[in-house]
Amino acid sequence: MKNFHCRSAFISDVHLGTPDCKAGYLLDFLRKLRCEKLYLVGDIIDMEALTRRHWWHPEHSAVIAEVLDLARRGVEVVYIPGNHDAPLRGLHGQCFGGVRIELDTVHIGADGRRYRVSHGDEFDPEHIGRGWMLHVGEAMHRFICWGNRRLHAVRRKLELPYLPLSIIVKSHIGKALAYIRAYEQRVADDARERGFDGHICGHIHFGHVRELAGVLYLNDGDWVEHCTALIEDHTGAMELIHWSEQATALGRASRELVLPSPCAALALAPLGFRRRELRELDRAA
Ligand SMILES: [Mn+2]
Repeated sequence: MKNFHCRSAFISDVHLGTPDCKAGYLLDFLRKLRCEKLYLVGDIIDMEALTRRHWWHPEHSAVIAEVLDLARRGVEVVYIPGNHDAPLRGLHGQCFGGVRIELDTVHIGADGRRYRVSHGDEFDPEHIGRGWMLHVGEAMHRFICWGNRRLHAVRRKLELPYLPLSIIVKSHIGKALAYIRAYEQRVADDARERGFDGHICGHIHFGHVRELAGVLYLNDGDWVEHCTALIEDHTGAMELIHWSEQATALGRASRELVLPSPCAALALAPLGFRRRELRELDRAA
């Protein structure tokens, strides 16, 4: 793949310091990324996991080095800590190696649209940020991650591209889907009340481009399961992309047209019952 040109890029939920982090794909993405602004929308370094268990990989250091290199080359880098890297919130307003730390920020698109950007754990009803996990069941989530790792290993042996298992699983669990829908609604309502055109966040590990009663809900997803980033092109159109062996557009929101992501995301899945699930998704939407 060649270099990837865009105006801004948003990534979150990388969880460096955990074996589930897909650092290799992220590294490939960052090395090809040519942008003006890079937003790190939280849960980049999983400090919470690191306090429980010391685990690190050289690729995770390389990710940090690559981000610092982008800043050195003139990219404006903003780091908005999330609940897993919350200790960094105490450093807001400071700048490290060209990386500015903020609690939240406002992004003004090339087309003039105004977005509030925050990690998004403040919209989690349990507030401590584990609400999402508690709801789906932490054990269940671990099982999905484990299954995802195993499937990935098998597919890699068969030289098949990466397939995010959990996007399919989550889309099929009614409870998880209901949780995602309610979360999206709260985020969009807040953006509307504050007078923004949209909100950009992460946190729930479910990338999505969606319009909710006139405001845009833009979730950049994660690099634990789905390997997604939110990208703004030079016209101000926002696109959710999946990046692994292949680069796939999952949803797009320009001024004229919003193509919501779930259908495209499910198209990644070579499943026979896709059509039925798409109808269910439409009902839930
Ligand atoms: Mn989070």
